[in-house]
Amino acid sequence: MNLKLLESLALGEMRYFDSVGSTNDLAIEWANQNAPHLSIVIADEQTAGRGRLNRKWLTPKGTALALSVILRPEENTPLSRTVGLGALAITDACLKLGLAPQIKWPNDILLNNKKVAGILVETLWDGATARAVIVGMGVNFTKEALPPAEALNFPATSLESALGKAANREEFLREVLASFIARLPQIASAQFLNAWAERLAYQNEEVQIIAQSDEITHGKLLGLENDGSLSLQSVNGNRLTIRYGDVSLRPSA
Ligand code: BT5
Repeated sequence: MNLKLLESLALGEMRYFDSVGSTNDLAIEWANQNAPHLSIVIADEQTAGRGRLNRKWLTPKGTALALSVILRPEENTPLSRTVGLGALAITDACLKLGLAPQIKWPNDILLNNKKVAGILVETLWDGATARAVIVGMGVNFTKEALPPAEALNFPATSLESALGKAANREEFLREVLASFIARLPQIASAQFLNAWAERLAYQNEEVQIIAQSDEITHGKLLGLENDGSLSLQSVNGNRLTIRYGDVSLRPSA
């Protein structure tokens, strides 16, 4: 990949690899050393890409974007909103292409109700202080990026399928990073939260939240709490808060 297009962006340092295990793993290693704020790790292929809960994330060579951004958060950075920062950056880049992206809370980006991108946020702690936050983003460009349907628990798609033509990876990457950099100073604002909430999929629809224990919570999706938690209205009218964690969201059958 030619990263010349990124030169004008206010990034930290850049590391590009043809093939890695996981860009998040390399970013964590680098953040444990001396990676400056807004440094990035990019790879053309991941052989051990990770989703949440050690699920696998597929990134075959030349088919996708695999990117990890290293943040050195300030004391008052609302860490629980960093997944929203990744989601807004990817959806901003999709909007520039004329697409209609939605955010499937907490960490998926949908096009035509199918997953085109996933976000994995990992935080490195020094006691109670966050030393670094790694925002990992994987975006499918071609249909070859997709795992076989039987390996999926939610349908997947690519930018190419949604656009009907190939999307330029370098330009998309630039848009994602430009938006990420522009929105970061606003991360604590109401405007940021509103922009994030407006892009949520299934607004005012009945959804189910599946916990890791397989326990299912049903409710109508209302929006976001201040910390980025999901707000639902239960069948008996109570307001429920679902925290970012090991949960999956699905439309109600
Ligand atoms: C995610 O996890 O969606 C987070 C994915 C984050 C990937 C990026 S790539 C750069 C950085 N480096 C990494 O190692 N990771 C990050 P989760 O919500 O747990 O979804 C994982 C599930 O998505 C898997 O169990 C599969 O069912 C499905 N999946 C795997 N690869 C996919 C792909 N390419 N497209 C769509 N779905 C996929």
